[in-house]
Amino acid sequence: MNISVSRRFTAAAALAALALGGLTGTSASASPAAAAAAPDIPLANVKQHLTDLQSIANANGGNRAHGRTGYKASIDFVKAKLDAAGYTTTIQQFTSNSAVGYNLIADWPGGDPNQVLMAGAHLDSVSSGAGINDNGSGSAAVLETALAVARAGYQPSKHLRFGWWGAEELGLVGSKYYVAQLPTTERAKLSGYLNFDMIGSPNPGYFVYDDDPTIETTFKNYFAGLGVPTEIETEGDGRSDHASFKNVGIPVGGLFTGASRVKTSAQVAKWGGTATAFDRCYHSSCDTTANINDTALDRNSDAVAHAIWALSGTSTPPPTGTVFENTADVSGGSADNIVQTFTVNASSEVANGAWKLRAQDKASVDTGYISGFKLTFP
Ligand code: DTR
Ligand code: CA
Ligand code: ZN
Ligand code: ZN
Repeated sequence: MNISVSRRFTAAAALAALALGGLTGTSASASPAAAAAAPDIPLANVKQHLTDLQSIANANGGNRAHGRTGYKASIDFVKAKLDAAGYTTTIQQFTSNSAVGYNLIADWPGGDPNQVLMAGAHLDSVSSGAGINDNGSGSAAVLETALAVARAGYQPSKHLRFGWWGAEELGLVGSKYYVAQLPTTERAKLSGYLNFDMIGSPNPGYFVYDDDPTIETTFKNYFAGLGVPTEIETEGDGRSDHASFKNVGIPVGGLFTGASRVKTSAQVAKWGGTATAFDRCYHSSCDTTANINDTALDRNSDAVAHAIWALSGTSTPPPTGTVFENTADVSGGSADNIVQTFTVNASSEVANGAWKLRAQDKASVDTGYISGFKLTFP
């Protein structure tokens, strides 16, 4: 990659040395590392998780509901994948309606323990069906994002935590239990909770929770980048697990593709589909793997990863060890806009903040100094 530098020279008594060099641990003016971009979340992987959850329901009376064998099998399925990927997992038990419920918490080792970014989804279904859109879709997208973090060896400045909730369908029971059990000091460390409940609806809309503005903007910007219009989610206040966190003052956000409400003609014009329910199988036995819109699931899974990377305060440390510094003493003159090109070895060096442009004044021995410069990436 070539970096071209254009700068103005004026006839004045100073000689500037322009250094384009790597960051060193001692550099007082090291610029913060650039944010790394989130990886694409493979739709096929997310759909495989849904197929596996469908199989679990099929083998356990047709559902994955609280208190049923299908739910515990779902928890064990998700936990096994996270354990294999290097997560520190915890199963939290609670009782609701005289049945034992389970939350699964997975911590990614590393990051600032005082700055925790959390994402979650409820894993339970209603008793009438497999609950693939509601909420296998959110559970699978969060799972695959967690696995993508592990595959990337991602080490953001914040600590990452993921949660899969039990008994949401009974009234946010699992997430309420988790928050209630969380000491106030631990709650204060949560910089945000991202909730994903129904993100693959067959006749999808693209709704963004309008709770924390920073989280909302992060999602809206992502979809704007795809050219996909979004609307503020108005149906769900208090109707999913983000409410458990919002109720104790933790910033929340999330995504939703619609449930039993009917898509308006204006929304059809915006998103396509039909002026029928966003998910005609909501809480029904037909909420199976056939009840998923792949485009919506893919876009929202990628949005989950985008938000995790964007909000986790990426601070990939600059390289250590030998630092190459390319100092070019530029003799002055009256010419304006002299462009000088420097070559760095790879864009990753720039992306990770391994390079920066620094202008230094030196004792004037010639005419011309840098009065300002622009770093452009051709
Ligand atoms: N509470 C979810 C479904 C649901 C209905 N409206 C919204 C809005 C936002 C998130 C979720 C929902 C459930 O039945 O599991
Ligand atoms: Ca994808
Ligand atoms: Zn539901
Ligand atoms: Zn749900």
